[in-house]
Amino acid sequence: MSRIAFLLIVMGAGSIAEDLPIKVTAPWTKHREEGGVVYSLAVTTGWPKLIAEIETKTGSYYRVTWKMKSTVGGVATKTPFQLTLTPDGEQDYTYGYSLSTEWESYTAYFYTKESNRFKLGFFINPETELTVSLKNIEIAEVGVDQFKENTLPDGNFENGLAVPAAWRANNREGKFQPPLIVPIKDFTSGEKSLCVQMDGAGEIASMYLPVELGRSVSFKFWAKADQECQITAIIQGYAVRHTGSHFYKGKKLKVDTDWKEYEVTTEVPTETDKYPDLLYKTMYLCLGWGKEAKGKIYFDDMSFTSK
Ligand SMILES: [Ca+2]
Repeated sequence: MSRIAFLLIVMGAGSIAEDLPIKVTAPWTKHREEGGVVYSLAVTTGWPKLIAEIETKTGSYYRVTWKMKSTVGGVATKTPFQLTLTPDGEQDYTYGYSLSTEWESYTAYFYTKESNRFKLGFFINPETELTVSLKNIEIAEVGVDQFKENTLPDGNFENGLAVPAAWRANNREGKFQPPLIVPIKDFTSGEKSLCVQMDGAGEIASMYLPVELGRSVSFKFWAKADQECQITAIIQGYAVRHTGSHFYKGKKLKVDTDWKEYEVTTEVPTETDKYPDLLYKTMYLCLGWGKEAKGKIYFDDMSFTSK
């Protein structure tokens, strides 16, 4: 398959990805392997970043994708790997990601607001002892029409890896097991689902997903549990840097032992004075449960779409 054909499949029609201009500074290292240039960093006491400085269009959405693996897998509660975005003339903001011991595909979306220059920094939280490697770091502009397609990567959890790149535990105490992708036989399609061992209150959260103001958005998923329980599914409006009133749409849902489909929908508001977070034009998804919850809960065929 040609590189362009591959990119069109990966990125969705209408956007062409470009390699990011990566600046390597020690202790980050760079070497070439089959499949491209690989950047690596072992844990250090500081916060050295792998940096890309890019020119962007104002008022535009971008998607950064990269492949990454680590010497330590699983989902740490303190997000050992992070991506910062620094818009020109503004403070930076940070996204956290889970790590896998096999090459896994990662995605980040951001909206440029008034900035036409961004600095991206990939770095490891030095609280966790590991070496992380990245390759195929690319960027593509995305248009709002593409949000009609599902923007949540690997929503069916069939990519063959154990760690969900788009999901992580969303409490710092680590009171519950992090979400993992497990084999499962009874779902309508595929052979893997996302699974969380609940045993007390907790929440998992997705990566940030792009939204356009004034459009209706839909978070759909299938779920079942070892025993009947109540969960809350949320379309969460907190921006990477929260100010003003808090927008979210939550729905309490009863999950039982049979697979069922659930949906949360809302219209993304346009009142940016009341909800300044809307200016970032990204939201994320949460699935949470109370302290009485016990046993395993499974999720599959997740999607986030815009109308
Ligand atoms: Ca599946």
